[in-house]
Amino acid sequence: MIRKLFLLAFCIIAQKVTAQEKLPLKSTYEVLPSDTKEEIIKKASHVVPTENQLSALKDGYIAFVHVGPNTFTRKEWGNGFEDPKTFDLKNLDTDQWCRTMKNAGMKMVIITAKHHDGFVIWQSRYTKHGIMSSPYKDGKGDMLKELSASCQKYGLKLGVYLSPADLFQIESPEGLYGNLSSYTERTIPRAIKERPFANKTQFKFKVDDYNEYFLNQLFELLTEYGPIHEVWFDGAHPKTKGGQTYNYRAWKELITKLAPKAVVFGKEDIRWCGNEDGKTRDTEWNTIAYNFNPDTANYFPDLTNKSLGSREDLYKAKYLHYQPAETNTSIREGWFYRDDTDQKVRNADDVFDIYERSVGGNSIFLLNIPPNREGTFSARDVEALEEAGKRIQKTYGKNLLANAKGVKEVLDANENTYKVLNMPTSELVFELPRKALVNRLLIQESIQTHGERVELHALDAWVNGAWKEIAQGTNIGYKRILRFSEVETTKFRLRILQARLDPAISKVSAHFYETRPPQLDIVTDKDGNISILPKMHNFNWNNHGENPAANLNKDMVIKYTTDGSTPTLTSATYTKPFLQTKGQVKAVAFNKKVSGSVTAEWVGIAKNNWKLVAVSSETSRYKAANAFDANGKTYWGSDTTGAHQNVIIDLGKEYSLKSFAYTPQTYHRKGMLEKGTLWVSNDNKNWTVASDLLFGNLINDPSKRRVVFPKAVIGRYVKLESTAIAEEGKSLNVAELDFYED
Ligand code: FUL
Repeated sequence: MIRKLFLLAFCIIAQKVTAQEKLPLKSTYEVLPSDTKEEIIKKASHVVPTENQLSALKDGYIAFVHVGPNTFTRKEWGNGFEDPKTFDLKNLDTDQWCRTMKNAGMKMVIITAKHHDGFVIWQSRYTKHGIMSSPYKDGKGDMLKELSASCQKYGLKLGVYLSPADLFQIESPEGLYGNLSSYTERTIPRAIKERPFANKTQFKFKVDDYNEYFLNQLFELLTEYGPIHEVWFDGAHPKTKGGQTYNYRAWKELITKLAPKAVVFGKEDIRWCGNEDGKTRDTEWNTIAYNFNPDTANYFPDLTNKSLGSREDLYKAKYLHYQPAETNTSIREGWFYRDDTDQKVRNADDVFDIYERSVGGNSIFLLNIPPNREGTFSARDVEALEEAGKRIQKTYGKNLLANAKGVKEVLDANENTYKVLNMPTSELVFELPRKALVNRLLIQESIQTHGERVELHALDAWVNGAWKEIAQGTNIGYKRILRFSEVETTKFRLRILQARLDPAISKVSAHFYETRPPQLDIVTDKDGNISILPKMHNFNWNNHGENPAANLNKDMVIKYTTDGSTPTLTSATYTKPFLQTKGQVKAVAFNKKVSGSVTAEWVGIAKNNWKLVAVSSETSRYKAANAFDANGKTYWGSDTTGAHQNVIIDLGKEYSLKSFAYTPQTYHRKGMLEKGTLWVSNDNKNWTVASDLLFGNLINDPSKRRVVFPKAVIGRYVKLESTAIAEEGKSLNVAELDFYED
């Protein structure tokens, strides 16, 4: 009996040891058909980042710069037919960019060396379609060279975006893209006698003309502009040709050799987060499932599921792979600069909020700042970036647990020391030297030594002599920031409620964010009544049943103007909806005299007297009237007979129309208006063109687009006519149409 008991005890211990027994650390694990669910989870718990991925996570907050002919044509997507002279850059101040990024707290800048239009902003040997044919410095300028020098001056890393899609190479008669050339062995770089390379490395690849062109250009980018830390491959393709494919394995070999510190976006190193809005997942796992081997793959589809990295996903995997997401979005509406009047710029609240959700949600924040036609970042962009930077520094530069009592390895500033917690439940207690006001807690797992393991955790604060749960979170990974209503306390308790294996916590720090009056939303109903409401902040850890936005803004007052001026404390106070059908409403919230950021919205003509006159087609569910019901959630959907669709609306009386806006539906990618014409008439018979319409990138960025007419047009009837739908669609969708007298 004793022997049996002994054996049983031994078995239990042995089992426990097996469960926690260490596997080798790898960034990719193959899942065998014989692996049990438990074994899969155990493997996943030993998936770790590569050195380059870890350093990308440490950088955390990085900049994107979109610049090119689109900056001058005000388009989101060029077409490849742009005359290089369009790129009429008079001045360029990359020092100003880098100074701003540095002040913002960013660590790297990735620039569009070549966007989809094929125009290159560096002195490439392999094309004339670029800065060498532009007026900038009489064709002698090199934007990338100037940026690289500024990066060195300001201590920023540099990355390059090189679009695989290339409309110039598709459209021009001599173009290499999809030219059906044969695959032969080629030497990279192709020698150009007059401009030899200082770097003598050579590669031999069996590729076609376009892949050779691409590799030659990568060679220039990676050898002549200082160390490159990220290479960004966009998956978007406005057009393709000739069944062109990409030899990514060859590209990768070249990158590994020439830029050994670079991560590759869009391939195995870094993945797209799945949207361009700054949306983040509540639970962002970086150990994710693959059904092919990502280390040898040539093609990487976008991974956009919400459930990415969940246990259920991992159980179905053939490979488990470490691949952090970049939360990529733009500080402006669109990726390229258009103007300083109509193109909206995110404010500091927005930037700071995305920062906390992305960097504090186990991802990397990639924020685009498009320079203007003067070659600088515009004042509003600079202001928002620097203000958000100040808040980041003020909030996260000061750790309120710096002198607290608790596990040393977790409290010290060293990310390489950690404490392994023994599950099933485990907790860490931190005692502050004196009472402090706290509303943020930052937690890190030691992913480089243990992988990401925590699945659920909770935070308690010592309030009135007892523990009170103040926040809950799911996974942690490289970094998790918990946000909660401010609490004054002397003690915190972090409880790990569920983990894939015993987790290693490397850092916990506490912070205080000085809350500001909230951002506002200006909403118009069909009758032209305007409501001004605080924008609800997306507090993911709001599970104590209270509303932080309301909690934090008890002394809030909303002030507004309707004459275009900036509201101040003496402006009108908003108390209830008011009627307004013209001009611009600007509103701001004040909290104990502290001003929030200004929200502005052009106000269109009220839609209560509008009538549908004619429509080319509609479906029973998606009626044409949905396009003017003042509700962006419903939309008109035509039938699927083709891109040529139209709708005629009677506005009820004659107006002098100066602009219009098209709001696309945002449920799916179909039916985005790409090209068309807007007509105005007095009698529904004789029509005048108010404006030709051309919209780009609506699939990735389905935001409201306002078009100012070249000159005012008088009329009572309006006709929207489409001639092309994105992705060669055959059906048009319109969520809302607005017309303005301004
Ligand atoms: C998208 C592109 O089509 C946009 O123009 C932009 O470059 C964005 C970052 O990626 O796929």
